[in-house]
Amino acid sequence: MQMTLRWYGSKYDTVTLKQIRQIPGVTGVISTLYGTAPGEVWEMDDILALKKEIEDAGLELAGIESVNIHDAIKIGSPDRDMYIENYITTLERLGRAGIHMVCYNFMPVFDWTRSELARMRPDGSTVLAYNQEAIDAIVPEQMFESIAGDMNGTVMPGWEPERMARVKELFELYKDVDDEKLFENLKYFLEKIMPVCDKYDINMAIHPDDPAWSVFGLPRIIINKENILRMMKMVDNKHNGVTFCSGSYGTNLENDLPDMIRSLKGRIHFAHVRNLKFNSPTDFEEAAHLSSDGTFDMYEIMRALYDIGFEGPIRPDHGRMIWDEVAMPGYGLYDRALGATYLNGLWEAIEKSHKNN
Ligand SMILES: [Mn+2]
Repeated sequence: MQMTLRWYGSKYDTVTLKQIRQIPGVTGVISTLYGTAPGEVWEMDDILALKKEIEDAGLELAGIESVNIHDAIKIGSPDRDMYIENYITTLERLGRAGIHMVCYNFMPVFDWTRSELARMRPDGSTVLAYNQEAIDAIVPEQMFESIAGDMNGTVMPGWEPERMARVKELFELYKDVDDEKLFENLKYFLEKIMPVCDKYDINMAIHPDDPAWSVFGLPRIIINKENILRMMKMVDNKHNGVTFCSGSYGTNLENDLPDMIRSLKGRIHFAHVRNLKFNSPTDFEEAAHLSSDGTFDMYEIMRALYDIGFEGPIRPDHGRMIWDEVAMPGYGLYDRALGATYLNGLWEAIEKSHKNN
């Protein structure tokens, strides 16, 4: 595995490449052209400039998170072929630039959903949290407003103002899209892009839906072992793979995370590893990475990744806001650096105990 950190680019991120370079064991970043809209073709010059900036700082651009999918592709509307063509052109350019991992998601309307972005924990840190009753009590438009008011002056990925303005219209467009239709549209998209992925050896890594169930009545399909294995089978190509995000699949306590990892051997191209603390099955908060601070056994998660021979980029996921840092919620420097160091420590121990036996 290669330890990385997500980085939003010098224009948007409060964390610098220099700081990331100083976290022991972090050799790469995962980034994106944050200024582009879903459906747009990425300019080659912009891709190369991003790559050069990262390499000049002594790091590697280890993959893209994300190249977002236009709603027309998820809905299956008549103009989807044009957006798929654009997507293919972007993949072609990324491939030519030597980038081999692309994360994306297939969630309708919303990316991840949380009810709070700064819940206070007993130690005084603040974290993103989810409470189903709170979500049930609001309408989607309010959700956008409450998220926007709580971002420490940053723009959260997936919650851009342009999308917020269109939320009602988007709901209308998705009204005939159920789980089956969404699966069908995903298959259609993947079949079209696999040739360019084969040509440039680009691993596509779908991010799970977060939380891993339907919110606001919208369909959600990338939520459990059964569905993800169905997806692997329906387009059976090793470039059709997944981002294993413990914090997203883990929102559903019925998901056995180490077992899911083992069942996806060879198809996990990217890993997000973080912990959650459940206060009840419908209320959780994003804990520190350490096992004892949350609900998951992080050792077992890392061991499963080790056992399947995972070689892709991995990153600590959302961190707590600690030590008075002001940053995009979940994406400060300090707690993610602690997370990376902890995950690296687990990996070293697993690797050495394996070699000694
Ligand atoms: Mn994730």
